[in-house]
Amino acid sequence: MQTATQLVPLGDRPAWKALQTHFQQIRDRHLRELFAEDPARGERFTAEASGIFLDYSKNRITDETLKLLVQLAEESGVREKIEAMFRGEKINITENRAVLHVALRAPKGESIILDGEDVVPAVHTVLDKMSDFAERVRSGAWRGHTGKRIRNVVNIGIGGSDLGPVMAYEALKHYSQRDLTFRFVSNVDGTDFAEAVQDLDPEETLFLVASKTFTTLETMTNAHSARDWALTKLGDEKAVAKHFVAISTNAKEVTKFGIDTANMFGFWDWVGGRYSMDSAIGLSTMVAIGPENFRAMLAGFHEMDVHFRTTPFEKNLPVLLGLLTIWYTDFFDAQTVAILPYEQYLKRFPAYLQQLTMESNGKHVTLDGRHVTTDTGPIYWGEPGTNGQHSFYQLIHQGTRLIPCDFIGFYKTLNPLGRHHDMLMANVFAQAEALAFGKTAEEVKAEGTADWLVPHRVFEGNRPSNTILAEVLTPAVLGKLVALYEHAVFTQGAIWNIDSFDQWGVELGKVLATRILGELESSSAPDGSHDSSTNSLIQRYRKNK
Ligand code: G6Q
Repeated sequence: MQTATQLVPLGDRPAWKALQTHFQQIRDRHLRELFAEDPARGERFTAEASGIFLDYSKNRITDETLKLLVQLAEESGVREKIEAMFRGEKINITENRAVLHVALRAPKGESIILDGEDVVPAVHTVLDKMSDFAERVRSGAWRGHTGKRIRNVVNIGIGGSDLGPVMAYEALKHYSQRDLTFRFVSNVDGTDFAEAVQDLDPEETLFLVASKTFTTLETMTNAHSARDWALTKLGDEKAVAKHFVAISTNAKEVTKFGIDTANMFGFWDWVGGRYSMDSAIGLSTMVAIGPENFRAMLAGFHEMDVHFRTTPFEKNLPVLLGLLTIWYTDFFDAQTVAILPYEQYLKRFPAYLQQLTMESNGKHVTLDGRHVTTDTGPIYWGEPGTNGQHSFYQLIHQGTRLIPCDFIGFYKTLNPLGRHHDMLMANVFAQAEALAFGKTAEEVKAEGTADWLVPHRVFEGNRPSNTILAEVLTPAVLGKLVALYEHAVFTQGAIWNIDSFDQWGVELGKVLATRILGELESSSAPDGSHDSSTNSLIQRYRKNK
């Protein structure tokens, strides 16, 4: 196998070159023609795995495109890279770390060896500890300092220690214990904390401080404010033990904060923040939905892991999604991907995917430190349907940009209500159809439209989308969906040959903020050592604050 750093540069891989030629032949072909030529297209360009169905027929591809994209994946060493990840090799080379979120959902009895040690038993030890804790909170056995039952659970964390938990809580609310209130505090903006606790009683409130490093400025600031808030009412330092637990890899800092490490849930440096919702970082999820549902979610993740690792690329859902994104990003120059879940419970899914995809693949150099020669990670964005249809879909239908869309829908709803669900799903299919096929000037004219109005009412169509369907949003299905995108991101990163698991791009702003904070708070005049814009913004703020 060629190692990642020895990979032939992307532009020199034969499949890439062939795709460039092929692109010239296909760029102007319309989905109307492609569908007309092949009546079975809508059935052929589909794949299904463990209950997740993908219709990718409304993409601007032919069999040849698919063949070449799969060849590109092979030439890019995707298969070997998948194996390297699952084997625990240190594929996050800039941080010299293994990338083993797949171990978080490995069933008991499987083994994944890292540095000579099987990591799976430790995963299950933590899961058991989490289960025990979650049951105690859910049953009321875990009491607050004054003996009251815990009614409110507040997760304090940011980035990967927030977006997964809040997305999963919202996604699985249907399964949650409704006499418990869940809140999520992430922003260093004091309003976030103030609003989260304003109607809560400290005697009934439990804080889960979720921070891999336990040094993140926002989280530690919020955690200290939470401690002050709780102790103002509870009075006694000893109350911390009943009202705060930590989820972290850093026992030393946890102890320094005053949390007994008996109340700490650990994980490991091989779990990246944005890949951590199924580690102890998911404790809020487990308290909300119960250990059994949480384990069902892990089983869903694992099913998709197995599918990703073992299925030929032509039928491999994450690989197909990843390849299609490469196709639009690097050949059609698409800048974004829209994630459009037609499921209200998935309202935070696009935000979650933004971090997963953009922090992972927003990279400008390859593993060997050379500037990439193509665009990398596109911008992910989206909102649940049908709301988006009444706002930004206009641009997707008739704007000048190509925006590949992922529609996500379910055969069944968790809240049957009259015709609502059929109406919702009719919109999924209608939007994908309208985007692909549009409406020609002839069709518009035939409706009796005045000539001058015809151009305004034309839909060019040829706008690509995937439709992803599953039976109903269960914990297992959520796990499958998240893993689907995790591995699609992996596939893209492997082809671009970038490090999808570091995030150096967040560092500079953090360092500058620390320096500027000193200048904002200091009584002496700032030294004016920034650029003229930053200097005068600092001056203006100091004068007016
Ligand atoms: C994710 C990133 C980042 C991280 C947060 C919180 O992949 O690493 O979003 O999750 O910065 O970090 P801590 O969990 O260490 O507080």
